[in-house]
Amino acid sequence: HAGEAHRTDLMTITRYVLNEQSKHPESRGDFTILLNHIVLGCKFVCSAVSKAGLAKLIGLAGDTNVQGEEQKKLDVLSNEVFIKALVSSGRTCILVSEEDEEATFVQPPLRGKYSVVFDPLDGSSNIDCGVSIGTIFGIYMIKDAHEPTIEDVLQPGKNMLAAGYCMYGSSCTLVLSTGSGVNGFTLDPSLGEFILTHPDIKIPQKGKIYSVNEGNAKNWDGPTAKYVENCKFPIDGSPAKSLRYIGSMVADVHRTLLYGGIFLYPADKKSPNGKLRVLYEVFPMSFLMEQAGGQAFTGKQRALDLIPTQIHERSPVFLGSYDDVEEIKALYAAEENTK
Ligand code: P6P
Repeated sequence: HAGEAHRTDLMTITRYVLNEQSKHPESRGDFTILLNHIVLGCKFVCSAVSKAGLAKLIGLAGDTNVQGEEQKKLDVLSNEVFIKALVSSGRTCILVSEEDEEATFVQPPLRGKYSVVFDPLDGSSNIDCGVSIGTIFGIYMIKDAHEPTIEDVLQPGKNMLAAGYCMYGSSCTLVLSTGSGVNGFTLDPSLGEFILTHPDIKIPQKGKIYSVNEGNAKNWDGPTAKYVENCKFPIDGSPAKSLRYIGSMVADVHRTLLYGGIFLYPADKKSPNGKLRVLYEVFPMSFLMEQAGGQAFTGKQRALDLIPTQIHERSPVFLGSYDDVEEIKALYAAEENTK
């Protein structure tokens, strides 16, 4: 049946996670249930984002729609959907969202043992021009059943049990790692299922692309400026790299993961900690990069070793192909040695 058009070994994200769960006989399926609720949130946001353009066209967007209802901004709507899905899963105890200044503490009887940090719709300023945007999430286990406090979620990224993103673009792609590699699943709208389309993603050891907002160049520090200079005018005579910058982290990271290269959001004079948030942008993407054979660096240390002190803390980040990140690490180390 080689010529058959339809593959019959449909590996859905649910089956994949159940297979992973079977490797942990002690597991009671809590993680699977949690993940299924995250997947449900992604399906809802995928549907809402794809209609956003249409809503704009037929005048549903703006302040009120034809029913005179208050039209919620997509990122606010997405946040509400994820908070409700995660709380109703009965498996979470602390939720940190980019949209909420304070963390959400889930009370018994719905309290579970996981903490989820997430950006419900990262890059949402790009919706109106049709650029891909996404949900980014990370999952921690909360150690023991004491009354949870915010300290329980201020853990280094290396403690994450899982991380992933869902990109809402030409297709809806969910990229996930539960600590044993990275897999990509694409939503088949006719089935309403995420199907395994990118098994065991490995990022190329070295890439030909660099991804940074060159508009901040005048504020960069020495090592970043030198690294980008080397990308454009290689001193070893190798070909210059290509610049690809979409300005939507999920899209820039997804391209970096699949094609290789380096994504940089450096510190600069205006923003000494860069722009991206540690818990729900830097950590999940760094976790995925390491699981795919790449690495992530803050300019001072391995990104996943960082211990945040605030839930919305920022950090510079350089992530992507292993060899490319090594090069910028060497430039920061050299600067350290001259101090
Ligand atoms: P800049 C989008 O607003 C975002 O948070 C990330 O998705 C993206 O990588 C970054 O900011 C873009 O920032 O300063 O280059 O526009």
